[in-house]
Amino acid sequence: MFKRILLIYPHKVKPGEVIRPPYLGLEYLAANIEDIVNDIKIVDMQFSNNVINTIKKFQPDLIGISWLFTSRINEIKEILKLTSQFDIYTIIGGIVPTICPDDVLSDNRINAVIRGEGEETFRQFVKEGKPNNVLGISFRDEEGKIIHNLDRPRIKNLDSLPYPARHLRDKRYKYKIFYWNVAVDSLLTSRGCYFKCDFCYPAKFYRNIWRSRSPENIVNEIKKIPAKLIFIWDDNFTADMVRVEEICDLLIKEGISKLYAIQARADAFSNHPQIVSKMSKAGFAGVLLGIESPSIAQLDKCHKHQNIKDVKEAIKISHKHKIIVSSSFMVGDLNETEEDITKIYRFAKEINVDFLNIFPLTPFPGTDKYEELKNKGLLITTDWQRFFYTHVVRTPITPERFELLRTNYVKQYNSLLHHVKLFWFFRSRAIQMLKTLLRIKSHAKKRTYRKYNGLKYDGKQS
Ligand code: B12
Ligand code: SF4
Repeated sequence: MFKRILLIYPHKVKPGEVIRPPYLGLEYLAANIEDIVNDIKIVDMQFSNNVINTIKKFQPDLIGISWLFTSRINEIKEILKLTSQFDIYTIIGGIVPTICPDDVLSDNRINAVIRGEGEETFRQFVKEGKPNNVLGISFRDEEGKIIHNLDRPRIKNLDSLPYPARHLRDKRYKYKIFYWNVAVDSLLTSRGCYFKCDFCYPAKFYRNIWRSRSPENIVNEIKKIPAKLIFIWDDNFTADMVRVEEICDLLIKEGISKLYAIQARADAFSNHPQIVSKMSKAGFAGVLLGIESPSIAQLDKCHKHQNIKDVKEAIKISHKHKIIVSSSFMVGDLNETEEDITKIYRFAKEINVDFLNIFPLTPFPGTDKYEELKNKGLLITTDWQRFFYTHVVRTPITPERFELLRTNYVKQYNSLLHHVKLFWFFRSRAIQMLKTLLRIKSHAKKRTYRKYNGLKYDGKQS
């Protein structure tokens, strides 16, 4: 049995990253083993580089690392260089090792991989101290052979999980949006998505199953979160709009005044305008719509199951209720050309999204898209480091030209004048945000302390 657990979130902040949200994955794992271990520590490398000293001081008997982004492979190697100086069992989990366990275990410094949702698997592994009988683990046996234990069934009832162990956060960490110094927190109300877009990682990770927590369980957690701005990281928060309405009703009834940003599908908004109106009242201020493409043929090709009418309607409804729409488009699939980037720009203008993001199609290893393009010999590289929305697919456009066009269009769209217009249109929302911000500041000044999960929680950090 392991007793002293060190968990590492190895995501150093890179230039241009404006938000530093808390990562919930490790906090979920920690909350689920607190009753069976002596001590747990989480190092969040968004704020701390002190891995060696932490290991020396804390003396863990197990190290757990998260791996979310394929492109961060070098960072993972750097961490392993440090951790492997000590003779400590090292286990890795997250979206990348789940989908590519053999690639990940080819590094001898990693003893085991936990595939899929970690809570139950990690708990059993920590209890048993060895992987042999634990479902959902891949490991190397004494002869060095990689063994994949059978998959673990998904957690049936998400309400049965304890809330993420936010009380383990180091008080010196400042989770915030850089420019505005607004404290933020993260929340996860559901897991997975039942669509099967061929470029999507979460779809593969959760095997097209969507599960949700109950509205009561979610709102009780929100009540305990001091931050006023909450990012809801669900892949598809709006998968069940009846549930969304219930959450809004509860938030309104309880008089909870916070702001939320979500990721959603356009059809959920276009089919439920009354619920969108309620969302706005409950504090839902921003939505990221994965619009992907203005071309219905391209949307069908990647199995997005989305139509242009819904997209247009969703934006109109969001604007009617003063919900800010950020958009994500993808370009660079097999038959796409320079003209497709221009089309996206024109389309974004026409439908009037508030923020335009265009990403080169990135077929992450393990997705169907990756297999398709690799088999057709259309990948420029298979180097994981480059799977960071840099150009990895061979299209008629050169990567340099592609990047130039993409950046120019995005800059042109998100111009200063556009921001001024946005500010004017969303002035009521902006005032609401400002009020929230001021409340945080005055709260910080008073240095009040809140009770949080039975522990003293420094109001300053909220
Ligand atoms: C939140 C988030 C972010 C946050 C960062 C994370 C944070 N601080 O919270 C921010 C906004 C910064 C971010 C940025 C980016 N992101 Co992002 N992000 C996500 C998102 C939506 C949710 C992750 C999450 O919190 N999940 C909730 C937790 C509870 O689940 P989990 O992470 O899977 O953890 C569970 C298990 O995996 C396991 N587990 C995890 N770690 C460990 C460790 C151990 C030891 C064990 C045992 C188990 C275990 O147990 C956990 C509990 O069940 C995912 C989508 C997704 N569904 O994963 C994309 C995702 C990870 N992001 C992605 C991408 C591409 C990006 C960006 C490149 C986007 C961009 N254009 O800039 C950047 C990259 C940042 C960088 N510079 O490298 C991709 C990654 C694809 C890939 N293979 O690389 C994803 C999968 C979305 C997608 N497009 O498909 N992201
Ligand atoms: S709808 Fe969104 S989350 Fe769901 S599979 Fe498609 S891209 Fe992924």
